[in-house]
Amino acid sequence: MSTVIKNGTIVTADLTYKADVLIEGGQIIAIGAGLSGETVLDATGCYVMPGGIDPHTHLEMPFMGTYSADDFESGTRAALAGGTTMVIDFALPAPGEGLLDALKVWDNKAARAHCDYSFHMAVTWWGEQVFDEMQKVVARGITSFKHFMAYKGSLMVNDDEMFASFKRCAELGAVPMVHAENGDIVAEMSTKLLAEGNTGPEGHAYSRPSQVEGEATNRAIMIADMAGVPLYVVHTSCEEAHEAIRRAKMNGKRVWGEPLIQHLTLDESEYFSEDWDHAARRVMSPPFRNKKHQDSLWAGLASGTLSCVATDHCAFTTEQKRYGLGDFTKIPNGTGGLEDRLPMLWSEGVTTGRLTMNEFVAVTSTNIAKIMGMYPKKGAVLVGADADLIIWDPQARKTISAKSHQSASDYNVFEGKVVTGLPRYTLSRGLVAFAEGKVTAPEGHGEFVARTPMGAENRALSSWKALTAPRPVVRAGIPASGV
Ligand code: DUC
Ligand code: ZN
Ligand code: ZN
Ligand code: ZN
Repeated sequence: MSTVIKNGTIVTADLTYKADVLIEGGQIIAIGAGLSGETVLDATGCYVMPGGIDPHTHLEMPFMGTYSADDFESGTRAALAGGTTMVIDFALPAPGEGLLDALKVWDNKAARAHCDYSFHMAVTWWGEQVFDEMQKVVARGITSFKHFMAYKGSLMVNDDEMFASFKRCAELGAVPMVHAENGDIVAEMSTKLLAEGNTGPEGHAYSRPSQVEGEATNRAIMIADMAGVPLYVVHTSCEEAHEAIRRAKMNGKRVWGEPLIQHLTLDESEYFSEDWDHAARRVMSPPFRNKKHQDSLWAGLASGTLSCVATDHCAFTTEQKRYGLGDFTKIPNGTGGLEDRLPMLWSEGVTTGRLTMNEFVAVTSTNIAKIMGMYPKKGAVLVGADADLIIWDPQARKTISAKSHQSASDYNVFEGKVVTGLPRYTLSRGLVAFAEGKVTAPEGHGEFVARTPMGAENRALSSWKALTAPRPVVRAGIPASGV
């Protein structure tokens, strides 16, 4: 059974051209003029692009005394409706729990997925078992490990644990990732704010200024450099963190930054709403920032100092957010965005001229596939690639609303935004997975995607390393230690 996409303009991370795309067996088998197939999808007036890959979701995650509201069923349904054909979710062992045990739990959760998926593995504690199991995790095709520098007392790891894990990543060709906020300082500032009577959602933003993110980003980069491994910084939200990433790149280090669509398009004024629910629904970490930071993130995407746009999709209901009435530290942290990432980025990025169409594809799909070890199976319009494609109508418009979204949450942080640019069809391995406003891929259609560890690029290019390679030093009359 073959499908042909006709009359469209193909847009990849580096090319824009007119051609038909022929699909069979879930893969692209030909690209060219005048192709024919059994099923014809008309892409007149549309762009044919690689399906979005969201490198950062939290589906059915146990967190802050509850579970995030979207599971792999509703979350991947939302993904497909918005042109995203793959998600990478975080498998999260409780401190003391084995990585492989956590993986079994996430395998079960993901069995209901409508679209393809992979996992990052979180390192929430350190010990021999974690060291040993990291290798088995990589052998299963999970080649990235996440470290929380915040959430003191639960998920947070200290610098010595992070250094040990980063060195292990270097040995295994894996990518270490960080949630970069200084957890000690956040904890202290939160306690002080509460003691002074600042209990509302705006206290969340005051407790996590951009400095805590800038400091932690810089620290993680230096630790990665000493461990001899590249680094992926999730949810880069501010100029200080972007500056640290920029500087590292200029110094020849492989460091990637990932702004979220929420940070690019929503600002800190949301926390000062007189409506407690409105503000609490937008509590996430890092918090929304001001325009100066947003401009920095957009500039980073255009110039290439920031690499990927994600969502950190971690939706909660209003009822869950109200756990934090009277104490902002108990508001479950997280916002949704899976369905809205591509339309929002197109509307606010491409139609405004801040991003080219090719940059849009790079930051929503191709860069992610390359960094995460699955290119060109994913993230490409090439013969032999999976036919994960979107037929994108740049004229289609809608108003985002919780009334019509796929997420299980009862609100949407982008409520009322009018977006221009929507998928007409989303294809998942050749199957029409979304058409005419409906998700058509069945539950369980999604498959696990095994990823490949890095090869020679798994190196930090630090001058520090070259200068300090250990060598015995003998000084006049005094033997150096160990000699
Ligand atoms: N930040 C959030 O807002 N939610 C999930 C985890 C995180 O780091
Ligand atoms: Zn995080
Ligand atoms: Zn996250
Ligand atoms: Zn379903």
